[in-house]
Amino acid sequence: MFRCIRTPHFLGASLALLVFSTAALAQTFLGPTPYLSKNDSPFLASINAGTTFLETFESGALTTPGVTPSAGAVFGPSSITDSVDADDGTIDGSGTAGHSFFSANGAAGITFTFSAATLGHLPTQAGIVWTDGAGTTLFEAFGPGGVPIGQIGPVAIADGTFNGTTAEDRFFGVTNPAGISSIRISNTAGGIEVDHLQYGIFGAAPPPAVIDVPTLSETALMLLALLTAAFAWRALVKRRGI
Ligand SMILES: [Ca+2]
Ligand SMILES: [Ca+2]
Ligand SMILES: [Ca+2]
Repeated sequence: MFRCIRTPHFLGASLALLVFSTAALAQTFLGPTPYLSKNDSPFLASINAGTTFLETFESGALTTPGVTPSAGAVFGPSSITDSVDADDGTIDGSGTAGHSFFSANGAAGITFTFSAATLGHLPTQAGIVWTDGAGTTLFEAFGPGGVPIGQIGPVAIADGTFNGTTAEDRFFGVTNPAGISSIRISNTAGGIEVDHLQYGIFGAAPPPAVIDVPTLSETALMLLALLTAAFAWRALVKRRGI
């Protein structure tokens, strides 16, 4: 009788573990979402906690560790600079007074490659804000060994101007418990401008926090319920004289 009670529970626990394991191994893509300041980042909590790097380029250089761009350079304030809006101190529809990261070949795009050797582990979440370019925009992500793990787009988000307008700016990101070796952002025409590179939560994925294993009290309650049912059945049988 005991085995009959427990088997469904263990079956349920196994199924729960299987579902959890599948979910834990899956990558998740985030965006494109409007982005005017770091407060619009889905990684804000870990940025503020110091477990995710945020590079705003406002120092005039890419200074966060363990990342290498395939092309481009920091672009300082000018009439055509397209920084994230808040970086100049005011969210006012313009990013011209901030710093961005620009490459002249939007079609080739910019690949940011992360160094597990420098960082201690590949990041498990990464994102970039696309701020300017032309044509359609594509975000791609790669797991350990450079294996593609998916993409967002192509999406038509460019507003057709290159004077620092910020309503078009969009966040693209990915999370992958197994690690992210690089992200690539590109657009089909013109140059490409990005900002707020962010990556972090290093280290192995956390172990499953909750697994549905029956506790002693649950088992005891089940036994009690079955004993009660057995006594009730016995009483019924006696009363009916079966
Ligand atoms: Ca601004
Ligand atoms: Ca900036
Ligand atoms: Ca823009």
